[in-house]
Amino acid sequence: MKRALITGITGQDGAYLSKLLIDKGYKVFGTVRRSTSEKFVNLKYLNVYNKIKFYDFDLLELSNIQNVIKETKPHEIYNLAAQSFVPTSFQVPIVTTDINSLGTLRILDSINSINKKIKFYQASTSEMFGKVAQIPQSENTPFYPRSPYGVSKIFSHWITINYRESYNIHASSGILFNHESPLRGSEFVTKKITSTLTRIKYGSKETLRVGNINAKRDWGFAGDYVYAMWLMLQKKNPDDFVISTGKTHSVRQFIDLTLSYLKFDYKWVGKGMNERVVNKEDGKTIMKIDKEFFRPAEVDLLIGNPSKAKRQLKWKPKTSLKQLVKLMVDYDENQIKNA
Ligand code: NAP
Ligand code: F7E
Repeated sequence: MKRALITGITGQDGAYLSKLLIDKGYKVFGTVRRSTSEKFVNLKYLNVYNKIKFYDFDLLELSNIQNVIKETKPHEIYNLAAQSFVPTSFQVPIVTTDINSLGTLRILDSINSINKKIKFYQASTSEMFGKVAQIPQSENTPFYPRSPYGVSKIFSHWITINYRESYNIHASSGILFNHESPLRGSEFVTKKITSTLTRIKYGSKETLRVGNINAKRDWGFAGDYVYAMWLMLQKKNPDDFVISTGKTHSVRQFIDLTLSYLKFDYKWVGKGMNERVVNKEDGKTIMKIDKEFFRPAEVDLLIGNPSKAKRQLKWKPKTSLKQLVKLMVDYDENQIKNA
C-alpha cells in the first residue's frame, strides 16, 4: 500500500488531495497545527476524516518534521502547508518566509538525510510571476513577485529544484494558478464573493466590500488541480509544471457571474472608488469598494499556459469558471439552508 504524507491537510487542497489519494488506495497521513478551534470541516465534508492518520506538525520545527517522516515512512510527500494569504504576508513577512521558504527547506533536508527515495511535491504558485514579464506565463517566464508571499515561494521553488539537481531527489514543483472550490478559505476573493452574495440573496442586510475589482486571475477548480499534483509524482523524472486553465477573468466578472447565477436584478453605478452594485428590486447597495482590501503592491493580471502539463502529464482542466461559480454558490446555499 502506498503511503502519502500531506502537509497542510486541513486546507482547501489538502482535503481534495486526501480524497483523491484515498480513492486511489493510498494510506494517507496528514499534518495538523494544534489549535483550540475545529479544523477538520473540509475533511469531514469530503468524508475522508476517519480514513486519515493525523500528526501534530509545524513547518517551523525541524525535529518535529524529521520525527513525522521517520514514523510515517511515506513514499510521497505533498508539501501544501503554507501561510497562503497574500495580504497577511505583508503583515507578517518574517513568519511567512520562515514557514513558506525555510519550512520547505526543512522538509527537503529531512528527506535528504532520512530517505532520498521519498518523492516530493512543492506547492509553487503563479504569485511568483507577479508583475508579469510575459503573457501568458509558462515554466520559462521570469519571476517578479509583488508580495512577501510571492518572494517566499520563489525560495521554496528554487530550493526544490536545487535539491533535485544536487541530491537526485524526485522533487517536483507545481506552479499552480488560482484554484478555488466550495472549501476555499473565507477571505479569498472568490469565496468571499459567493458566500456574501448568497447570504444577501437569502435576506442578510450586509454589503459585500471588496478591493481591486479590476485584478484578473486565471481561476480553476481545486479538484482538477490536485490530480495534476499526483500526476507529477507518478512521472519517471521530476520536473516543474504550470497548472492553469489558460483563461483569465477580472474580479468584476466573477462578481457578475455570481450575481447572475443567484438571479439578482442589479446594475453597476458610479466610478472608481465609488463604483458599486445596486439591487434594482429594493435600491440597496449590494457591493461597494473599500480601500481596506487594496494591497501595497498588486498582481494585475495572471494567465497561465498549461501546454507542458497537457503534453507531458496528459492533464487538462475539466471545470469552467461558470461551473465553478455554480459549485461554490450551491454549497453556500446548502450551508444556509442547513444552518
Ligand atoms: P490553505 O487552504 O491556506 O491551507 C494551508 C495549510 O497550511 C493549512 O492546513 C494550514 O494549517 C497549514 N499551515 C500553515 N502554516 C503552517 C505551519 N507553520 N506548519 C504546518 N502547517 C501550516 O491553502 P490551499 O489553498 O489549500 O493551498 C495549498 C498550497 O498551495 C499552499 O502552499 C499555497 O500557498 C499553495 N498554492 C495555492 C493556490 C491556490 O489558488 N489555492 C495556488 C498556488 C499555490 P491551519 O489549518 O493550521 O491554518
Ligand atoms: O485575491 C483581489 C486581490 O486573495 C485575488 C492564494 O491562494 O492565489 C491566491 O492568491 C485578487 C487579488 O488570491 C478583494 O487584490 C479584490 O488581485 O483571492 P485572492 P491571490 O492573492 O491571487 C495564489 C495563486 C496563491 O498562491 C495564494 O496562496 O482579488 N481582490 N478585492 C480581493 N482579494 C481578497 N482576498 N479580498 C478582497 O476583498
